[in-house]
Amino acid sequence: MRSLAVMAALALLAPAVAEAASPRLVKVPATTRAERARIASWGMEVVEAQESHLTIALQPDKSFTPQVNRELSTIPGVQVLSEDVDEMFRQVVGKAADAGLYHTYEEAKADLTDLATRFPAIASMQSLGKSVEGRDIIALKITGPNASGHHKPVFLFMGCHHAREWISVEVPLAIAKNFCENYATDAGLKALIDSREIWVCPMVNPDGLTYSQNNYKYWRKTRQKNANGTFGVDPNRNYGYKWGTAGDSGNPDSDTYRGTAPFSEPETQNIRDFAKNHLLTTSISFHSYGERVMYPFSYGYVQTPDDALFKNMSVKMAALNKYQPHQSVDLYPSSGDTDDHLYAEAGAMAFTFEVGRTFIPSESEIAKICADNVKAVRLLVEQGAEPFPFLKHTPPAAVAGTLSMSATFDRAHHPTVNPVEVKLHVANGAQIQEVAMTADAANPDVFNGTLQGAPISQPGTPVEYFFTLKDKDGHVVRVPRLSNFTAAASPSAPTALLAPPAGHLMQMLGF
Ligand code: 0X9
Ligand code: ZN
Repeated sequence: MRSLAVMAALALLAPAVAEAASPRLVKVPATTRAERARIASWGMEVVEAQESHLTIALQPDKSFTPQVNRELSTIPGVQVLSEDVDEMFRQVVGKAADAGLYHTYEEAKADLTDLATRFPAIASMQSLGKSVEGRDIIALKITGPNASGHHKPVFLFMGCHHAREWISVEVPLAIAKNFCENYATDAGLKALIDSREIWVCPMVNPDGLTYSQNNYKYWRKTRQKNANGTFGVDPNRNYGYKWGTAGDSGNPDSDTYRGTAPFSEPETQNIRDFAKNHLLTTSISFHSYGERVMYPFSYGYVQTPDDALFKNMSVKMAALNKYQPHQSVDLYPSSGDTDDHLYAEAGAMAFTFEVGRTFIPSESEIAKICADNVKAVRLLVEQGAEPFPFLKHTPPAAVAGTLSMSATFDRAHHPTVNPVEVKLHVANGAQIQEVAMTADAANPDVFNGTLQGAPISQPGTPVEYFFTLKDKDGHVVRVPRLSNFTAAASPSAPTALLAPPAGHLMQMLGF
């Protein structure tokens, strides 16, 4: 380790460097939120964050400006961890042209194609769009048959927003493999896969991954050609919610460059469009490193209204992979990240995991990192099917005869969804009776419906029912998604009127 003075002197002596000059890695003590936020606001990449310090990457000709130099010289205890981060990478992964056990884009594509070929009943290859350089954003869709035609809860597991975070490709690939290969023998997993859609997208930024593996290991961003001739936008600063407000940079040269506008990049547009078009329910974006389970918000010191739910789910997942659960911003603020958008603008329960303890873990560590995270993912798939129900509804205490129900569309969580039809469905033995609900004149998000002669054949037997909501794109979402509401039937309900034989009600009414 070297002192800051040595580093500064080296920086001053540094000749004009090419785009791919390797940064220095510097550990900066920062024990308070305010100190960490101040350092992150310089717009450099925060490689690792702890409650005690931030490790930042200083690019000799870019982010390591005289001003940053001055700022750093006022902080005691700054350490240079490495003069050449790319060299650190090369030591781990070797100098071989291929990526060793780590997957290249083509290898990952071949692996997913192989799963789709071996498990055609449940797995299919999909593309979520194209990268800047025209690569398909490949995804494996894993789900069982859909008998009801109702929209299933949609899970998305993403890897490789950041090019050099190779382990973040491996974890989604391991999820896909584990789910496909155990479907036939693990009844619990089969039930999950049959009732949900699980999308695995191991490379959101395949151009960056390829560049990192072939040219420059320490590459982070996409391969967008910027107006000033430099390359790359940080995809985890380019999502639209609170874009450009914290912990990013407007300098195209910077490793945390936010791009020219919210969603200026195809890589982030692809994920935005997928979430909107598929009514995304729950997601994890894998990054490295730090062994953390994080949840929104990232952009500032603001808790979501769902903080308790996020915390609860994070703690449960973190118990399985032994990571640390916390809100993203706790370490430092950064805007334009995946989760802030997916939660605030697409109504998804969105997490970011930082996996592993180093940049690129040694090959011998890959299997355990994957296995630990697959456990956490399975728990999320079990418990995360309906974090934010489309309709809010409280079952009535007792139902007698006429069944009148009210349900309220949760527009706050689903701002882009437009309900065009809401129905009430009541179980009547093996039959389901349904009735259209009408929007309240005073509040179009409140839907009311009445089922005359509701099917209560036995006084005291609970009535089972659910709702469906059809959106303008034709998705029909069931609420609750995987069970029924139940309402107690009033013990005094006159049974004769409640369970008329077919046609009886019509006769009574004189038709
Ligand atoms: O800075 C990022 O985009 C993520 N870290 S990484 O080292 N993988 O680049 C962190 C995303 C979560 N956001 C905050 N902690 N603010
Ligand atoms: Zn990352």
